[in-house]
Amino acid sequence: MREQLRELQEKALARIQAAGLLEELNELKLQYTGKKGELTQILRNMGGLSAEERPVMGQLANEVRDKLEEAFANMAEKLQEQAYQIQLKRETLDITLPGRQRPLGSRHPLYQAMDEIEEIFISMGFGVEEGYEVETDYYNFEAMNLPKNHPARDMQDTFYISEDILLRTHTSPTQTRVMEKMCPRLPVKVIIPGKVYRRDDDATHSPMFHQVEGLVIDEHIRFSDLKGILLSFIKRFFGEDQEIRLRPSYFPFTEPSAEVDCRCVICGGKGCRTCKGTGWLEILGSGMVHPNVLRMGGYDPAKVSGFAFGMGVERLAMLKYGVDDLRLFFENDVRFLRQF
Ligand code: 2NL
Repeated sequence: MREQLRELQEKALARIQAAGLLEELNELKLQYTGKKGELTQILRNMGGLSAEERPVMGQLANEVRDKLEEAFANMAEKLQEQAYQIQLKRETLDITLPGRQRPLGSRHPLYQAMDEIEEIFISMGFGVEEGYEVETDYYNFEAMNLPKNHPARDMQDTFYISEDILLRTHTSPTQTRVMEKMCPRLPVKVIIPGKVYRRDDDATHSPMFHQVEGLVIDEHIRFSDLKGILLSFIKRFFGEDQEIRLRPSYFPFTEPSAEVDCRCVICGGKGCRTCKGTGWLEILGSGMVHPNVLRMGGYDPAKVSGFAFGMGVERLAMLKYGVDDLRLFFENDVRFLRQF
């Protein structure tokens, strides 16, 4: 039996050392030290031993089991480590490979201009509201003091969806919505940036364009407030050396109304093609809010007054960035857009 145990130990140890895979090792473990393994098989014959020999053999068998178990554990660890090293090698990444270039976009120049306009007015305490592009006849025309027979209401100029629903021709309808929401609180001090639509399509007109309108309502708002705010805006947008000039004009929703000019940003005021030799550029429409418009917004024109203004973002962006064709903004040619 002693001989059997020694033989088993030697054979098992040799095969453990030769094992190349964990699975193989587990099978050997079953074969030698498992419940139905060879070691158990040998110990079955203990019954035939003398009373003196039995504990000696028992101890020897335990020593063999311990040795084999230690060998199994060591080998398992070795194989585990080997498998891990193989996996590491297989998963090796060459981190020096150059990455894939992802082309990076940039903000559209029109929206860069609009962002900057918003930023300037926000810094002067204005809120920003965005309304609806699809509007009712009431908000787009009626509430802006544009009578039923006004030419702007003509099918030729406005995109109608139904008799009463249309694409807004200016951002003004949102101003009335703001007044209704705010009333009777004061002051109202907002700008409305956004898309507007008119049935025009040529070298200088796009059927969709962008506007920023402003509205200020409070007690004791005067024409000089309008002038001060707009001069501050122009200086911030076109440069501190700018000046403005106001010319009388007409809008149905303001009275009195004024067109605002600034110094020509191309020639600096000397006179050129862009300013048609005048040295001035028209950049804004403005005026004191018409009493009818205040009233339709819920405010009492006897108690409060206000000014309003509107500007075309395309025109301001063209002047600021030196773009000479409106259509470039809408063609979305990346060779053009990349320059901003
Ligand atoms: C222009 C002229 C203007 C307004 C817009 C306005 C809004 C309210 C009341 C009164 Cl709620 N007026 N907006 C006033 C004057 C001119 O726009 O040439 N825009 C491009």
